[in-house]
This record gives sequence, C-alpha cells and structure tokens, in this order.
Amino acid sequence: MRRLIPTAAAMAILALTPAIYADVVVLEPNPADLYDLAHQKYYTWGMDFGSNAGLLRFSRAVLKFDDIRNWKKEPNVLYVHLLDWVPKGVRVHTDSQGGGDNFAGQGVELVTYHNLGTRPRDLKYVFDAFELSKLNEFIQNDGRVGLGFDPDCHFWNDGVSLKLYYQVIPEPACITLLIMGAGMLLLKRLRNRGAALGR
Ligand SMILES: [Ca+2]
Ligand SMILES: [Ca+2]
Ligand SMILES: [Ca+2]
Repeated sequence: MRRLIPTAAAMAILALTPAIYADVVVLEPNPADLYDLAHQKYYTWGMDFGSNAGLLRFSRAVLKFDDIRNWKKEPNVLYVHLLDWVPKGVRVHTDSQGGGDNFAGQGVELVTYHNLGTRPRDLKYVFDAFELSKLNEFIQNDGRVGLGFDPDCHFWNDGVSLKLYYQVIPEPACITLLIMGAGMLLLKRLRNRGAALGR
C-alpha cells in the first residue's frame, strides 16, 4: 500500500496543471485614439490589475498604433515610456510641444518614433526581455502600471492598444495546500478500500 504514495503525489501535481491559466488580453485607452495625440500635449494612460496582480506573469506585450500618420509633412517625434504608476485612465497635460521628451528619466523608455509620414500605417512595438521584466515588476508591486506618450507633432490615428499575453500562477502556499489536500484525499480513499477488502 505504501508504494502507492508517490503515485498519489504525482496525481496531485497533475491535478494542479489546470490551475496555471494562460490567456491574452487587449487593452484600449479611452478615448482609443488618445485625442489624436496632439503636439502641444502629453498623455498618460494608467491601468489597474487589481489586488491579485502578484499572481500574473506577462510573457509578451505588444503596443499597437492603428493607422497612425503625421498630420502634415514636417519633422516630428513621438516618445513612449512605460511607467510604474500613473493615475487610472487617460490624463492630458500640456507641454506646448517644446522640451523634447517630457517623460525623460521616468520609467522605461520603450520606443521613440521619428518623422512618421502622412500616409496611415500600423505600428507595432514588441517589448524586449528587459521591458517585459519591468512590466512584470511594475504590475506586481501594486497592481498599477502606465504608459506615457509625448507627441511632438500631431499624430492622427485610429486607436492605440496594448496586447498582453499572461499566465496566472498560483501562490506557493496555495500549491502546498492543494498537494497536501489531494494527497490526504487519496490516502483516505486507499485506506477505505483496504478496510472494505478487510486488509
Ligand atoms: Ca507634446
Ligand atoms: Ca515634448
Ligand atoms: Ca506599479
């Protein structure tokens, strides 16, 4: 009967597999086009992943600008940063277009686009390994994370979105309890079977 105990543990671990849940979510700011990213402004977009954010592990992140174009032919620049904490939702601030990158020195500089044309095009920015690690850190520390956009020209677009691939990882204490619970249940069943067989 004792030889069955390792099998019980293996079954308990297998039973845990569905508890690790993977999914993809696409988040959009409101308004989705960030007011067409006006040159005299800069914007923050804050997201809140709630109190269980510590269980989330992000494996891929893609920031997309749908049909973005500069409003006319002239030099232009768009700065994008990942920020640890910003107010929830979209906030608009004024930089009167000057001063370069208003988010310089804040968070992680994700990407800077220079001299976009007037023809609409989709831009996709895929976070690298360092940026992903910072995304995980920023979200896990308090559930909050944000993006900062400083357009120093006027970028018409049909929507910004952030696509996140993630897993939900149960806490170690939770796993231990589940394994112990499953193991005890199986032992009890084996004992009952033994009693029924008169062993
Ligand atoms: Ca600006
Ligand atoms: Ca600026
Ligand atoms: Ca944070």
